[in-house]
Amino acid sequence: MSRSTKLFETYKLGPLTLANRLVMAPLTRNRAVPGTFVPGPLAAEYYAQRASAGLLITEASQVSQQGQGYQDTPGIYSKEQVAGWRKVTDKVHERGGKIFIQLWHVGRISHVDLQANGAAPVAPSAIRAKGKTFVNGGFADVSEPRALELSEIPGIIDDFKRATKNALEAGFDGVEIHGANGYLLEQFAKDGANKRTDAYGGSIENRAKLMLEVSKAVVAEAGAERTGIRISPVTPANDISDSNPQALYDHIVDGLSALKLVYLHVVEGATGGPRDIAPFDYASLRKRFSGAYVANNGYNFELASKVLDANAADLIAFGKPFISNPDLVERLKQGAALHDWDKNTFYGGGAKGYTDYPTLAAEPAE
Ligand code: 8OZ
Repeated sequence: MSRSTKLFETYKLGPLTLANRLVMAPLTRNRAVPGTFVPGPLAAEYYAQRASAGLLITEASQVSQQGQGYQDTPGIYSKEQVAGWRKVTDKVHERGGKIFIQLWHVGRISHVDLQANGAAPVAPSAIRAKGKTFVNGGFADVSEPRALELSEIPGIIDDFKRATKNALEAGFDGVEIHGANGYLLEQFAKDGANKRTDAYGGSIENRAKLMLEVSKAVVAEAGAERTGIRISPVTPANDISDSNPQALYDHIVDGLSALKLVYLHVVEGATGGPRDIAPFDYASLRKRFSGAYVANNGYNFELASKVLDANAADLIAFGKPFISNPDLVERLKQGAALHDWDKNTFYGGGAKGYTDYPTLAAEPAE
């Protein structure tokens, strides 16, 4: 039996026709090859298994060594990494899927052991986040960061630009800028982490500047129709906060809309947690933004259908359900039971909890 909702209708995203409105959200899995940070040998199979999603967004991938904050996350700054990602995009395309890569700079959410020569991670201001990262096989407090010099900011923008160029060379259909979850671009945007007194600190306009300049640079490389961005206006993830997120994000989204980005991917509420952690008018963002609105965080079939029917979003991104259900689209279509995820195998390891979740067809009938 098939349930019909807007969720299973095609969607025109810039030059791409997505087979349905389900997006696989970016999910960190820490299975890249240590040392080179090339996507691991199973990555192509993992993404290809999920190619029936309208759009896949890869796990966050650092744009430079400086941008890495956790053990064994993949990069998109070296030739080997581009070659590794090419195997992923080829296999996804063979199965008829579409795939964007998420471009990431963690800023202060890092550890000296991941940085070149044990250097301090960089941030808008030298304020250490309260939080942990995963490094050297275990959890450790994030390191004390140093504030970026004004003269270093063009280099950060260049890193995103080069990563975008690499992504296109690797065969991605587009890129998603990671502007969320307490990482570098959000650290600049939010006044809990940004105490700068130069052109990148103080007013909302100044704090939003880096996110918008990175977006502009990425658009110049990939074209606006292949550039999306993820934001998380009220998330407390990675010890981030802002005194007036509505005004901040209304401004940011006006800027993103002017740049004509193809989609705005919004983590509504606390990342991976309650959707109602703080009052926020997401409809205001949807109204301001010219492109597609991708809603994320805690969606299930019912809520996704309701939100699409109400035209409050164009696409819905599912995270953890895609980890444990490679055929999530088919399962939702049929109203079949979803397979549970095992959080012990989210981060690191091999095939177990990565490429071994069964499709409906492979599961014994109940
Ligand atoms: C979980 C573990 C490590 C990183 C994010 C990239 O929150 C992440 C992440 C998630 O955006």
